[in-house]
Amino acid sequence: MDSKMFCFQCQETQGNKGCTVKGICGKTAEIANLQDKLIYVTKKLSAAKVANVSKEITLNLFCTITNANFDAEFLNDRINKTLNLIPEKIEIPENIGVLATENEDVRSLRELITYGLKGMAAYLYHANALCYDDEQINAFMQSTLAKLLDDTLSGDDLTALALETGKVGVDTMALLDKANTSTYGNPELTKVNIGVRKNPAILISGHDLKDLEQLLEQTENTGVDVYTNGEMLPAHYYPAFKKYKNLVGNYGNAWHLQQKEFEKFNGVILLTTNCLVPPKESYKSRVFTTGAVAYPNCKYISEVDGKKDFSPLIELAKTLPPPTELETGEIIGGFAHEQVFALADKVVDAVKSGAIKKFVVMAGCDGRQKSREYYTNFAKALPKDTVILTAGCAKYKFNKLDLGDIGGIPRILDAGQCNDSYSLALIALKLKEVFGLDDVNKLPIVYNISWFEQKACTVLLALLYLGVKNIHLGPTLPAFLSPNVAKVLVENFGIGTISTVDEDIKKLIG
Ligand code: SF4
Ligand code: SF3
Repeated sequence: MDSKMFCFQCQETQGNKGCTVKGICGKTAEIANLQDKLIYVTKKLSAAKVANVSKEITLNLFCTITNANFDAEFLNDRINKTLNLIPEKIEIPENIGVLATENEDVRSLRELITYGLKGMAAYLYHANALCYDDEQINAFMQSTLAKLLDDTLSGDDLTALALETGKVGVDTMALLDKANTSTYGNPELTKVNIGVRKNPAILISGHDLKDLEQLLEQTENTGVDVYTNGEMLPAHYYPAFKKYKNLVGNYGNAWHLQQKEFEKFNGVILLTTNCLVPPKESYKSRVFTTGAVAYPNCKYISEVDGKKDFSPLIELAKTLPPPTELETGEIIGGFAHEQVFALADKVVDAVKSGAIKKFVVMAGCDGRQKSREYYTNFAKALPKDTVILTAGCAKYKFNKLDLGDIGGIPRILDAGQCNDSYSLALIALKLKEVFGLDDVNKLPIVYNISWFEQKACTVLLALLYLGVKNIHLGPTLPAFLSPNVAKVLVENFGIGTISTVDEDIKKLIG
């Protein structure tokens, strides 16, 4: 097996250039190369135009996303299944990874599109789990994957394709929003407990609400409590989950604190999607995975006839001690589109009276780099007449700060998971309509977004497609943007990165 690899798909890539020996995420060269191979054969399958393969394509893309799948057996199985679906036998060339594309601008655009598709696949996968699907989204994913093998496409063609990926990204987030809200109701203002009880417990992390539903059904009346972690926090905002008495609260923070927090949780942990940090031996036997997530020697829960059997988790949880308390108190969230529309009059009055001067979108991902303290400090430094709109795990950098409220409107409005950035876009469009503006960029909204992995690329492309300009993206610009592609983004969309808190407050807030 080749000991070399190349991956620069996430923000934590080595030296903001590329991981070449082992991923900062813990991905080995073996796993990175298997993921490259899986992407290659998935493009080949797409180019072969075989019918009824959309679920395979979605899963293949999803399991190559950062911090999801570290399991060679799982990836080899995906590769073999995919090869079996391609009618003609294909030769797999030696060099199939990112660097196989020699022109750095073409490479940059191809990867930008690929990462947009990976995020799209993740969102589509969750919508599919709730029996929502869209043939146009599937067809776009397949035709685009095939185009990524086409050497005749110019830089302009690929730039247009990147924006189209943004459009279909919006459609996919809208589909997932419909799936989630039709199944579980519209998120509503909710106070979420962050303390613990004294029962044995299961911690569920990731984005898959269907997994949570099944886990809650199966743990009811067993004496086992359920806590959310990371991107599962917004599940508390949905009316349908409020009836479960054993859904206790949210434990811990964003993904990068897992090793410390999972150890202290003491109970069983279920990872439904990324982000999974390679587990420490001390708690590995308590970690289960499902869906696109897998880790060697961690037990995997498969779906059989649309059902997942979580009884092994429940039985193990019963033998384990209750969680160690990390903190106490509550956090507030649930400000997805319908809840904000219900407050629209109040919000509009506050803007008209000058009580709210600006909305600051601070959505995206959290990460382990120290430079991300910027986001905590930025939130703290914002003037008191500003309101933060957030979604994704980026919120953990500031969601426990007491920033107060403006006439009853909390200064941090959490719409939900990263896919709920769609809600933030709907809110912006609604405000545009209420204020009778012809351009979303004339609203008093600024964007200071933190990114980490590929779902954030989908959200970024979606915002660009919606015409949002002057997005600040940090803590660094993606390593996969070549100087020329970065220049296009700066010139056409005003994309910039962060500097110091003081400078950025001046620049963004004035
Ligand atoms: Fe490196 Fe990120 Fe790729 Fe992991 S996913 S190998 S950290 S670039
Ligand atoms: Fe977080 Fe992984 Fe991106 Fe869904 S869970 S936002 S990083």
